[in-house]
Amino acid sequence: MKRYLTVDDIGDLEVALKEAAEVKANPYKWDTLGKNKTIVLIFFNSSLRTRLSTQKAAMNLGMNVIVLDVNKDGWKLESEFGVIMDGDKPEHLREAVPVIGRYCDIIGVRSFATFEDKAADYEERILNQFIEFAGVPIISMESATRHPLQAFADLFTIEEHKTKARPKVVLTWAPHPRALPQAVPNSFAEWMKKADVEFVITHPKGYELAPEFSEGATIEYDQKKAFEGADFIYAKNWSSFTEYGQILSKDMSWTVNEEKMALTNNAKFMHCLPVRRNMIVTDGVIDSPNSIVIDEAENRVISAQVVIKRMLESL
Ligand code: AN0
Ligand code: CP
Repeated sequence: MKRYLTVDDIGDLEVALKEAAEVKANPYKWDTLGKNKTIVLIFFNSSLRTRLSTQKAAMNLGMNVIVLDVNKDGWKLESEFGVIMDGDKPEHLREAVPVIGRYCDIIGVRSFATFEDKAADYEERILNQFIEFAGVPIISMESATRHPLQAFADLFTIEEHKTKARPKVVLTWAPHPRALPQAVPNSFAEWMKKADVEFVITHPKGYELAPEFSEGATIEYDQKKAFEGADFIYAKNWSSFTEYGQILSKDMSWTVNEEKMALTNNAKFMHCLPVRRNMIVTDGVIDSPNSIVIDEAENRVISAQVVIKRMLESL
């Protein structure tokens, strides 16, 4: 595996889920696979789970790990080509990326949507410079448009908790005070459409995801109707794609609460975290026995370990 950016990079989902279960059952089985191999995890944005779980996954495989928080520790990096670099960025990605590539065998990169330029975000201009110039395999740790380690962990968590062969999974928008990327819902949709689930997306008008992600999913604008009979409720805020990066609503009637959960088939509650309590979800729901958000976060180690393991096996 040379890159891990979209659902297509993981191949057959059944095979990947089986491998994830093997890794979870025996996490240290491959603890010499990464001997004398180094992974650099580079962060342009904050993280708790991704940073710790990816580092843990690499350590389980016996790798050396270097973490770089660009905003704190590195030079500010220019990403536009052809600019006169007389501003606040002393180094270009065009040099920084191949330099990092010379120091390691795999690079993980987190670079969120900037919301400054829809085309630049959806063309993945920053991630693509890593792919083009690093010379080593690249793992997306959330790019402008996708968060594939999260979606893989989410599917594996659903697999572990499902009580029927083909569960109903509902992705619901919920309110948030800040403009958030579409990466998590995009990837979740991409994965759910390939998985053996009944997939429904519910959100207020104006929050339609980019067609490439929403096509093939059932869209239900009535949140309560969407919740009926659901086996999994996956909450997430995202900003508008059409009115790019804008907050069109902070409608608190979309918060996931006990009354709405009562409409479901005793659904499990999921969220990628970090979550704003009593905005996205009430305390009562996230603290209930049906909440599996911590199990979901735990599985981030598993998804990262499967991906890094496959990359090491093909170095
Ligand atoms: C980020 C997002 O919504 O993409 C990261 C989630 C994993 N969330 C926040 O910035 C709060
Ligand atoms: N879910 C997730 O990616 O969390 P972090 O932003 O803390 O890494």
